[in-house]
Amino acid sequence: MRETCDRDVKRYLKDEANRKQFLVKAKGHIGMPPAQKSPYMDSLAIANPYAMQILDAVMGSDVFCTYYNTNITWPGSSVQALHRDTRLLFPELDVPLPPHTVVANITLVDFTVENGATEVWPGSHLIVDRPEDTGIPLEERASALPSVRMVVPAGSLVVRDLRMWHRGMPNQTDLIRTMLAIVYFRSFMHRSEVMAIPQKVWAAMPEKTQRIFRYNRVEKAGRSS
Ligand SMILES: O=C(O)CCC(=O)C(=O)O
Repeated sequence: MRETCDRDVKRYLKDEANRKQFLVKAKGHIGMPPAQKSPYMDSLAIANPYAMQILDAVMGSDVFCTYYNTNITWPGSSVQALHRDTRLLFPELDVPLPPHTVVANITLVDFTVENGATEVWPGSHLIVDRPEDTGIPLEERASALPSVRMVVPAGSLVVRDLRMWHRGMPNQTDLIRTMLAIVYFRSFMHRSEVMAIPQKVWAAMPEKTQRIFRYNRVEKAGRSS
C-alpha cells in the first residue's frame, strides 16, 4: 500500500493545482483521496478488527464511513496550524459530549520525530470552547498543556476522536511520510435516501430553501446531478 501511495502521490503532485494547494498553501501536508480500489480498499484497513472493537465500544456497532483520505507529509514540510478536525456538536454547552466522529489512522511507514510524526494533545477532545476562547489561537491555548508525538512503527493503528487537538509536523527526511485516515460516524448521523428534485422546481426555490435541500439530487431533464 505504501509503494502504491508513494507512486500515486507523485502523480497527484504533477497537477499544478494540487502542487499549489498542498506544497505551497498547506506547506507540504497533503490529503490525497485514495483510489477506490486495491490496495486501499482493503477490509483489514476499513473494518480493522482492533479499530472495530474500540468503535463498537465508544460509538455503537453500526458506524459508517463516508470519508477516507491519506495524510502525507512531504519532505521539507513545515509545522501545520494546530487544529481539531471537526467542530463541536453543541458549542453552546459547557460539558463535553461522548464521541460522535472518530478517525482510524494507519501508518504506512515508521513514524519518527524526524519524519514528522503527528503531535497530539491527549484529552483535548474533552475541552469545551467557551465564548471567551474564541479568537485565541489553539497554539496559545495548548502551550501550557502536555502533548505527545505519534512515534509508532509502520502498520500501527491510532484511533483518535476528531475533536482532539493535533497538528502535522515537519518532515526533515528525504522520504514521504504516509498514513491512512478513515473517518467513522455514529450511525444516526446519516440517511442515505435523498430526494430527486426536478431542476425547474429547484430553480424556483429561494436560496434558503435550496440550502436546506442541498444534499438532495437535482434532476435535469432526463438525468440527475
Ligand atoms: O499528517 C499529519 O500528521 C496530520 C495531518 C492532519 O492533521 C490534517 O491534515 O488534518
